[in-house]
Amino acid sequence: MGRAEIKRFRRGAEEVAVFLKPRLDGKTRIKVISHTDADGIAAAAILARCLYAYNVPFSVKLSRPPSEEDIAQLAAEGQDLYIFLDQGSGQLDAINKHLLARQKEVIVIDHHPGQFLEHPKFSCLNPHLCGLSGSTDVSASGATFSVVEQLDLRFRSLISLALVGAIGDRQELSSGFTGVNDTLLKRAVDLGLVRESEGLKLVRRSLVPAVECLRTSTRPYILGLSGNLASCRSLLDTLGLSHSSLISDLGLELERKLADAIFSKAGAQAVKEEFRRTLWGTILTAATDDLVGPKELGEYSAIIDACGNMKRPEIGFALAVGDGSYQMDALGLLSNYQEVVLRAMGWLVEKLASFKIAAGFRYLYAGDAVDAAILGEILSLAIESALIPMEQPVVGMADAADGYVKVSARATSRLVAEGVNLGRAISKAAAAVGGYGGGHDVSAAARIPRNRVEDFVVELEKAISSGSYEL
Ligand SMILES: [Mn+2]
Repeated sequence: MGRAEIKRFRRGAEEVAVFLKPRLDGKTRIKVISHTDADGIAAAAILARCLYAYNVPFSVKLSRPPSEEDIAQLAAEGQDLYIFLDQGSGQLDAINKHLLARQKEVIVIDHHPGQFLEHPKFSCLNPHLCGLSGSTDVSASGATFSVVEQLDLRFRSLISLALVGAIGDRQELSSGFTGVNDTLLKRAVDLGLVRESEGLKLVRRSLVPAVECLRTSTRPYILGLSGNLASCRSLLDTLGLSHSSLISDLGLELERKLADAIFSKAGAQAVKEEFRRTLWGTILTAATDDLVGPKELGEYSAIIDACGNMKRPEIGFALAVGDGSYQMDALGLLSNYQEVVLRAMGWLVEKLASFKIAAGFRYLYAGDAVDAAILGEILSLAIESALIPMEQPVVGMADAADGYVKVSARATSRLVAEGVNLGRAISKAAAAVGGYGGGHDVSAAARIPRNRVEDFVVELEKAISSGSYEL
């Protein structure tokens, strides 16, 4: 991937902006449909701030990727233009059938793989159509920003929200950003909108006392410290640090000391590069007041993501569009979510020896022991915490509603470079057992009937050994 692809992407963004501009006339009724995670919420907030500035009548719906019935229902709402963010590429058939066929106009700004559609009432932006990676080079919020900034320079400061979304989708690799994200960060720094520094990347480092920040740390989950208040206290005591100080106030030298103490406490876990890079690295901070609430982009991303995961995405959205009155609610949701994830990680650590080995991947069927909605997240956290060996992809399954099992699969960028494409493999295997699913090369999900779990494992073995290892 190089400059030519990034240029193509920028041209694609211009085309969508050209399609959108005349529809910001104040007469076109617009419906925005976006995802409930940090990237989806940030993308929706970027577009909403733009639509608001143009005084356009619009409403926003934050949900999981819509089913065909959901899209049929949207059509019945009687809006003029439907803008899908962070979704839509996988739903083009339904969009065509229920929206375009009824003279509705549609824009899809997405970074998931999908089909392609040519239609006079349709416009889209997707890195996959420009030779870029949708899992690392740009997320929905970066793509939405790329469109919006074409409309007016005053939207430029929303670039920090674009980075918040990319961080939420784990597009920041240990080596930094790539593709469009990399150009966004460089511009944000050049324009003085974002500052880069180095430090402990713990979530809530600027929000809660150090002892609490360590106790509830799940990214990374630190064996011997996470979930263990007494041992967090004694670690800080050894260093002579106050329990109540904020990690973000310590200064680089003390932060380094604390990092070293954590590394030695974590022992074998801390030998792993993955763990070290999750704990220590670049911290991005918004340098302007456009972002209401905490200024560290990683924390901001964690906050709005937690809102979505606690089923209150509208609170994260309200904060991201600049309503500071929701800040306390949002922080409360993050705090609750940290406890939920901490408990789930404690459970997973107990189960690490229970993963089964299949041909080409490792898997765990959790039954109803863990919330299916956060299983994918705890797999990601376990990988980032170097708790799971990753010479193969890892798959988690947990019971969901209505007799279904939710499947979450994760790989690493190294495995993807070797040819793994989980989105393709999961989609194939799920379809073979009467379920459905898909996603990115590095992370994918599916829903399958509960009585087909064993068949699914066999189908996934087949799908991974054929096809999915081809580049
Ligand atoms: Mn996304």
